[in-house]
Amino acid sequence: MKTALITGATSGIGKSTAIRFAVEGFNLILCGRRSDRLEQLKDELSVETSVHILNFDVRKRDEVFEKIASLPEEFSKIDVLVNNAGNAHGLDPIQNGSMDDWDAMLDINVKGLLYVSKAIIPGMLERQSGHIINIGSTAGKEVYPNGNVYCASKHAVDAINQGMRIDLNGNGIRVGAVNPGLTQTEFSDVRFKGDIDKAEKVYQGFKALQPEDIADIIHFVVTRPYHVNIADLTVMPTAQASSTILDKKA
Ligand code: NDP
Ligand code: 8X3
Repeated sequence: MKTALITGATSGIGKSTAIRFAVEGFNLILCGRRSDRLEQLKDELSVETSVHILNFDVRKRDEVFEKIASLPEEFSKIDVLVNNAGNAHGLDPIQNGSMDDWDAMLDINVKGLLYVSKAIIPGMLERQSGHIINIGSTAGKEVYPNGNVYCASKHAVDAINQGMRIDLNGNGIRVGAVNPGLTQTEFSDVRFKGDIDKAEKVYQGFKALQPEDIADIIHFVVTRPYHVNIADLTVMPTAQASSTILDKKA
C-alpha cells in the first residue's frame, strides 16, 4: 500500500485528492494549518485507510522539517508527495500591490513547496523511488492582468517542476506538474480576503472545474505504470481558453 503526503489537505483540491486517495487505498499524511479541519478529515477517512495528520505552516522552515521528521515509522516512507498548498493573495496592479501579499505568495507557493520537497526528497533518493506532483496553474503558463506576483509564483513552480525532474532523473523518482485553470474552491475567498460576493462572481456564468476533477487527474497521474511520467498537464474548464479568455454566457 502506497503512502501519500498531501499539503493543503484542509480544503479544495488537496482535500478532494485526500478523499479520492483514501477510497483508492493510499495511506495518507494530511497537512495544513487548520487543525480542526485536519482532525475532521482524519475521522472521516480513517474508515477507508490509515491517516496521519501533520499540522504546520509551510512558510516555517524549521517546523516543516520537525514535523516531517516526526512521522511514525509506518508513515515515514513517502511514495507520493502532492505539493498543493498555496493561494493567491490579492488581485491588484503591480503599482498598488501589497508587499504582505507578495511575501505570502512567494513564501507559501514557492519557498513552502521547496521546504517540503527538501524534507521529503532524501528518503525518496535513499529508496530510489517516489513520485512528486507539483500543483502549478494556468497562471504559471501565462500572465494575466493584475495577476503579476501570483503568476510569478506559479511560473516559479513550473521552473522548479522542470528543475526537479532534471536533477532527480536517474533516481527512480517521477516528477510532474498538474496545472489547473479556474477551479471552484476557497481559492477566491482567500484571494479576496473573505469578500464572498467577489469570490462567487469569479465562478458565475460558466461551469468551473471542481476540485474532484483535479483529484481525478492527480489520481490518474499517480497510477500510471512506472515507466510513464506525466511531466506537465494543463487542464481548463471547457469555457476557458486561456488565462484571459473565458466564455461567460450568463
Ligand atoms: P484552497 O484555498 O481551497 O486550498 C488551499 C490549501 O492550501 C488549504 O488547504 C490551505 O490550508 C493550504 N495552505 C495555504 N497556505 C498555507 C500555509 N501557509 N501553510 C500550509 N498550508 C497552507 O485553494 P485550492 O484548493 O484552489 O488551491 C490548491 C492549489 O491549487 C494552490 O497551489 C493553488 O495555487 C492551486 N490552483 C488553484 C486553482 C483554482 O482556480 N482554485 C487553479 C490553479 C491552481 P490551511 O489554510 O489550513 O493551511
Ligand atoms: C488559479 C487560476 O486563473 O485564478 O491558479 O489564476 S487563476
